[in-house]
Amino acid sequence: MTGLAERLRSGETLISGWTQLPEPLVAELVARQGFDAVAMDMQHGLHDLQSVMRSITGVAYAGKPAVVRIAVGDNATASRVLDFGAEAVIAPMINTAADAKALVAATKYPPVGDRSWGPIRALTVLGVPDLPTQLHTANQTTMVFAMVETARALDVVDEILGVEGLDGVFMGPSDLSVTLSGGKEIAATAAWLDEPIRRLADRANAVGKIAGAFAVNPARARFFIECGYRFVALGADQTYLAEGAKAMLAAVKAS
Ligand code: 3PY
Ligand code: MG
Repeated sequence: MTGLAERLRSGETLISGWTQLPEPLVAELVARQGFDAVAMDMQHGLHDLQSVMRSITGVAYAGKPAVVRIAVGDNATASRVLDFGAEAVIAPMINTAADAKALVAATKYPPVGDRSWGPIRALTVLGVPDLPTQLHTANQTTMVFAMVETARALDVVDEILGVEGLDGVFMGPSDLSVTLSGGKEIAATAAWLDEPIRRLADRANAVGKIAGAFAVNPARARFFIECGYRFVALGADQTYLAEGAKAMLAAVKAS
């Protein structure tokens, strides 16, 4: 299995599933629907460390890379989920270069960062043959994304993108709409977000970093890909379930 980092670094565009239900069977099921990766959301989702640890195993069993969104500022968990075998971490609300540096410090081994040693479960999940291989390859084979999702972050986006060891940015349209409107609107699909969204992808691509984004629906995913985003998360498990159930029931009632 080619890993997430290798595929993204080679120029592919990947679409990830997203889970919030703290149940490994759900993550595995999502992984089996054709997504390139599956994310577990510890910020707004219901996942905890146990469900993430077990979901990473379920996703790996389906042959897909696992990604974890940590809670705000929770860099200790960033390094733990990499130890569990996650191939990427998404960190929300990164508003300054200092935030990004602290994130990189927790998730990359020296000399890039200060990640502490202890990836025993990751070796099993990812099939890393030995400890030296892990030490010498993990900084490349795992990725760390800083969520740029506030007006403050957009103001200093080039400084954030300039942090050594940061693999990419990940755009959150909901928080972006709330902060850019000064708290007046929650409008993840609003047309007035298109310009800053396009600019963020351009800034990331200009310096060779991966642009990622959260798409609330397929139309936004297509737009983001057209803008140059290459790591796009689409919807979430509760929506997959609700939309699937509603569509099946409506089809019966319509017949
Ligand atoms: C946002 O849109 O703010 C997000 O964090 C997406 O998950
Ligand atoms: Mg957000």
